[in-house]
Amino acid sequence: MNSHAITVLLLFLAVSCGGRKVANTGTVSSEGTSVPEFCADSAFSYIKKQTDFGPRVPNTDAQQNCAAWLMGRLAGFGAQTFLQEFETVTFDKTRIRCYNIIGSYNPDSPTRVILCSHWDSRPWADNDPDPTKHKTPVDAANDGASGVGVILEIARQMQKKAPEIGVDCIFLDAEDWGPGNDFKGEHLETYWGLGTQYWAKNPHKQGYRARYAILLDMVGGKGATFYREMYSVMFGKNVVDKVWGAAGRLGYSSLFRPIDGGYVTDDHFFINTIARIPAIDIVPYLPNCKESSFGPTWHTTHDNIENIDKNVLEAVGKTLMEVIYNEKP
Ligand code: AHN
Ligand code: ZN
Repeated sequence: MNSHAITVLLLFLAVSCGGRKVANTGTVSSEGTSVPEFCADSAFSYIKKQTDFGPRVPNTDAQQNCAAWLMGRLAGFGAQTFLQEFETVTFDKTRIRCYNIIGSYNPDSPTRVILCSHWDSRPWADNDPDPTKHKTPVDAANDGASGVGVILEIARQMQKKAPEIGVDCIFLDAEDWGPGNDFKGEHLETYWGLGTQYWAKNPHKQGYRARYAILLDMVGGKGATFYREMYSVMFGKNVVDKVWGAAGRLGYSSLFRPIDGGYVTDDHFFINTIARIPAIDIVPYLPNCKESSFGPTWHTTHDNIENIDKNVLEAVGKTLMEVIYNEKP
């Protein structure tokens, strides 16, 4: 066997789902539609790939390199791609170059759903238990890469079998350059979600509309639980019911708890208030976690690939697939 064949074999063995089957027929959802099978190993590999670039902080080479890779992945998975490149200024007056990356499926369908996640890394681990790490950038395996990894795996499945509706995968830059607790100035909501604010004011297509948007933020952390985030309930209660309902049918109600959580200023806030598209956030809420209600690794140097749980990725991915493959035009 030559080395190329060995590499192919290793790649084949590394990713377990669907590998040996000739055709992956997926599963029949409880609503009767055939839903392709989301592969958590594949999503995990896309998270690892992003963290291998280093922290994807705006104005770094890692950001540039990862942006190019994300564009290439979406194009490779058959999406029509759009790259939004722009500059903006952060709360601490840093001028940053940003990239929003968009991949569209069924681009001409008037009925559309958005799957989105931020892809940038926070420049500082300012919640780290070790204060000497507070200026270290975050790997952001969970807080950044996880949502993108899940969406990329859905994109891969959509290339094999398109859903009935149009889907836009949107990777949003510069979500996480917001002020930490030590910032003495006024804490404005608009310091967060800079990429989303740009997209909401300048959508990638003129007159762009969507039925709703689902934001994924930190969807791979060990021990995650997803309560109903309250801005999501406020702006998109029917979408929350749809997603938590799908999770329940698939047996994930211990992860997707049908209980109200807190209000989180996140990218979906700006999709709701600026673009006026109903947008919900799947974001962890851990009421008993002492480090953070977002989980123990939030804005720490421990937010790395070691602390990603494939079972959480699988629950989120399968739930989203159930939702989008049951959506009717
Ligand atoms: C605030 O803490 C105000 N918003 C959290 C948004 C966020 C940061 N999501 C991920 N990292
Ligand atoms: Zn963050």
